[in-house]
Amino acid sequence: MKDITEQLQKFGLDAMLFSYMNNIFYLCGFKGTAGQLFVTRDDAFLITDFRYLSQAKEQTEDVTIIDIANGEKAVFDKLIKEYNIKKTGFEQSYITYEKFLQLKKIFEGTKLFGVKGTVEEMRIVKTGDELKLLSRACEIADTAFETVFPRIKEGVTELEIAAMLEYEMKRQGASGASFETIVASGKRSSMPHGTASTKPLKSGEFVVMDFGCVFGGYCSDITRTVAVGDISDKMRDIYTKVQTVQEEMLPLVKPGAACKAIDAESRKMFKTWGIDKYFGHSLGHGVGLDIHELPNLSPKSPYTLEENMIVTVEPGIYIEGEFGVRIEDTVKVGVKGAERLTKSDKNLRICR
Ligand SMILES: [Mn+2]
Repeated sequence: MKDITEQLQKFGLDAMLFSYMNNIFYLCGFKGTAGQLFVTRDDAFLITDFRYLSQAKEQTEDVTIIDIANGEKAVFDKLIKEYNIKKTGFEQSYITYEKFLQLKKIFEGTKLFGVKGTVEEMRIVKTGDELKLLSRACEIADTAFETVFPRIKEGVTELEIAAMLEYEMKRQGASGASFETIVASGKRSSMPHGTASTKPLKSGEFVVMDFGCVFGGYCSDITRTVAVGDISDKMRDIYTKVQTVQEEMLPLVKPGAACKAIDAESRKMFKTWGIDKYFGHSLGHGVGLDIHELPNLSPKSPYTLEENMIVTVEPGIYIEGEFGVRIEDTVKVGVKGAERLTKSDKNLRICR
């Protein structure tokens, strides 16, 4: 069980109730899909159901496991009394209004206090064990791409490519995709989040593939854009520009750099070519237990990079009705700049 004394003190809380499973896993190691973690200044309690009781005992240390069959209200009444709880923090971003109403009843007579981003901030800098899992998740995605690449050709549908990528990742031990695989070809490639459709690939098109997997709970995220057959000079030109921006941003991803400054730099480069209006999303985001987590490389990001943070660098240009190009790596913030975890070739590749 990780220490959250600092977080409790920051908001003057007697206890904190966690309900987001990735945060619960991060704090106490429980890998189940249902449960609540209640942490007082002295002790931690995992309240879960019959399905997870023995697993919870195996996966956690210094945590008391409580069966919810005892009645949620009765369980909390006892804890509130025993630990003299007057103010409890809860994760406001992850509970429904219905759950909030329940909590109000359960914690009646005491204060509830909405908290946001506390564990998420603890999760920003990765440990050695986390880095190993993230590297492996990225390596699996790279290998899947290399394996599938020779099968990308005219006539194959976007969904077939998505299925092949996901199959290859699972074959290597991934538990699943880290988000719905994006395979967008032709005009569809100008939709930054065009999930795979039944559209077959045609000669002269770009195919944007944005995918990743979960390995040991940790995510990977990579995007490659490839050409099917001969493409226009304009397409080649835009590809080169996106690649140039992506590669020039990597040395900036080092400790002390302001996230928003790196995002601004990428926009400035596109602006010199007069194409910045086609780059409508953030430059990147953190990756870990969640596919999108802190810190963001975005215009308003308040974060400064530190060693061993993990971010994506993913500039893109999307020309509606024509085509889109995005190139993305998941990288580790290193002293000398980004250390790539996804290593697939980024030079324009043509499928025949
Ligand atoms: Mn991404």
